Amino acid sequence: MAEEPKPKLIGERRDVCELDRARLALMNPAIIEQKKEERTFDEAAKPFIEMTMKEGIETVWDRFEMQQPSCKYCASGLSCSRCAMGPCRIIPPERIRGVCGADADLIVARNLLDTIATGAAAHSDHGREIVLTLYGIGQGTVTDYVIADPEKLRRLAAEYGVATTGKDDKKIAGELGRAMLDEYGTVKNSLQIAQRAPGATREIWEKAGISPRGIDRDVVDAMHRIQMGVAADYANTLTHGLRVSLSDGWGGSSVATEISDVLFGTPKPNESLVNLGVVKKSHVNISLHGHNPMLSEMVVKAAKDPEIQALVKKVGAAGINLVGLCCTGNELLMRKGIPNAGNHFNQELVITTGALEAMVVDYQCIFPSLPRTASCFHTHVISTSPKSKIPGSFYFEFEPENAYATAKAIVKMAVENFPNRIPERVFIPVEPVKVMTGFSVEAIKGALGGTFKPLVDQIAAGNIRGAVGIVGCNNPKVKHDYGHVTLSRELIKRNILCVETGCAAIASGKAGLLQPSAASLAGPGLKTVCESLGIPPVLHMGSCVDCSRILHLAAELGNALNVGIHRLPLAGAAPEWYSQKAVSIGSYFVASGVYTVLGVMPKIAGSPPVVSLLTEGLKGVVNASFAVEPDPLKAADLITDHIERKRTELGI
Ligand code: SF4
Ligand code: MSK
Repeated sequence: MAEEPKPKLIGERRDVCELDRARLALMNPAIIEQKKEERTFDEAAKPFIEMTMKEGIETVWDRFEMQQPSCKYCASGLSCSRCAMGPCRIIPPERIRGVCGADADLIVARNLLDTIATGAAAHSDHGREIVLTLYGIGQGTVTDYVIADPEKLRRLAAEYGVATTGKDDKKIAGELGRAMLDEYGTVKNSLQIAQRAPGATREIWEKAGISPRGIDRDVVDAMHRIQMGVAADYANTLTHGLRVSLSDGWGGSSVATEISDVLFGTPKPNESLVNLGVVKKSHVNISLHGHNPMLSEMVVKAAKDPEIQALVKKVGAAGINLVGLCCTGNELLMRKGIPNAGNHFNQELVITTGALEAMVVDYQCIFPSLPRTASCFHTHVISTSPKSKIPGSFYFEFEPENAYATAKAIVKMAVENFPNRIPERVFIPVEPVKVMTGFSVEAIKGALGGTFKPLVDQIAAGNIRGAVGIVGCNNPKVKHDYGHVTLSRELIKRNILCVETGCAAIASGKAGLLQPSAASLAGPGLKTVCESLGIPPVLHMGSCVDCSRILHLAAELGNALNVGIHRLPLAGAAPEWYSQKAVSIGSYFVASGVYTVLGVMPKIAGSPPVVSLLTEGLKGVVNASFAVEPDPLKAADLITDHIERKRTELGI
């Protein structure tokens, strides 16, 4: 019998609660009351934020305050530390070039290309791990996973030119996995899923020289360009940024989404609960945080293991309560209806419930300080990826080949931690909110009766004016969730359908917008459509990599009308973005022809030509551009104007 996986402690365990007493001394009740309101729009988060301030438990908002004022050169993209001749900063009138001679425009453009490539790499490496699992199933090296959606497997195989006749799922999995892995590298130089884009959109890419070639090729090319002494022209540098982002959206992120559906099931509408109130006092609570569904899906399975269930009884708990966070949470919510404790800025607060036995993480958007927060409670932080070993966490090396055994050991560790809970520290003063989720492209098509025609007809008739993809994160520069919720509410009021992913979707869920009853908040046209279909006016389409679903939906609409994506009444928005991944998403939206409004200014203000290229010049290249508007109500105006203009141009 194989040995049970054992955790390794990374660094030192933090047994002493690291309270910030100095800050506590400065806080009086009035300041706490004011800050609680300033920090979040999430009603359920407010009592927890208040408690962290009263007890002196540090959170993201405290660290943000401690970082102020931030460096104005870094904030505007004018600092460079790429090589050992620097660091350099552009400070006119004297310092107008770095030591190497790079000017403000080039420094800003190189920094932005670096940001896009980082985000594209993160999404796509996540995708690679999923495809490697599919390939491993075909090779017989991975046995803990099954094909949950064989029909989608065969559909994708046909798309990739993999013959399926007379082959079993395992054989097809191996061949499709191989074909997808080939696209990552440098040999093929084209992406199959990008062929879903309307012909007119692909022609635009071809003409601009930005047709995606594969993530490894385009990211390495980007890294080459930002080496000192390579990229010298800001516009040429940024054009490559569009290409890298397309390799992410139509490549790495698309395969992450599609193969996750094959392995874990294509989402269908289902109901669940969100916010910090999903944590249950009577249960062993395990939060699943990060991005890749491979670990979390196995934890769901392991939690039902009879041996684990016997252990749950032994420790006196009523059961195991799994709760999602951020995008792993979105994956679980979409496919399994597992409740979600919240988005990016809920990750520290869920520990402060005092009822979380384990915070299990893989990678991306995980605060390295979580073990510090956990030191004030009994929570174990359990890390699992060789890429993200967090000091102060217990580490299990998770591989597809040892998936179930590792997941079971993790769940066991959480259950065994239940008796360490301190009952008087348990604090769950809020109730969860209902959500309807699971709107994959396939599910939307299904809800419309098997074709997109009814949606196209409703748009053409003007009952639905258009659609907006609202995506991205939380950022302390914006009141938590305020940007997402305000923009979504405003757009649905104007008969604009919202399709959302990532932390934006969870924000809408917490605010009640993912319920069919939220149709009552929509304008009359959208309200009637939603009520007749029994769906909410804000559709939850998944995690951050599932922004690819938004691209695929846009492609379906473009193909239905036989026009490029840029001609459709669509827009994108990222009201509270923080991550490099969000910059890649915004870039592939724009490169695909979707006007995109950002709520937080990227670090580009130091170069007026770069700002002008991104907000105006790109219209002449990809027929779309970025805008920056921190006020969500004004962003709604920009989006509405754009959608109405597109409708007029289409003659509808
Ligand atoms: Fe300075 Fe140029 Fe080196 Fe950047 S690459 S640190 S601008 S010398
Ligand atoms: S988790 S990338 S904070 S959406 Fe995908 Fe949320 Fe942004 Fe991470």
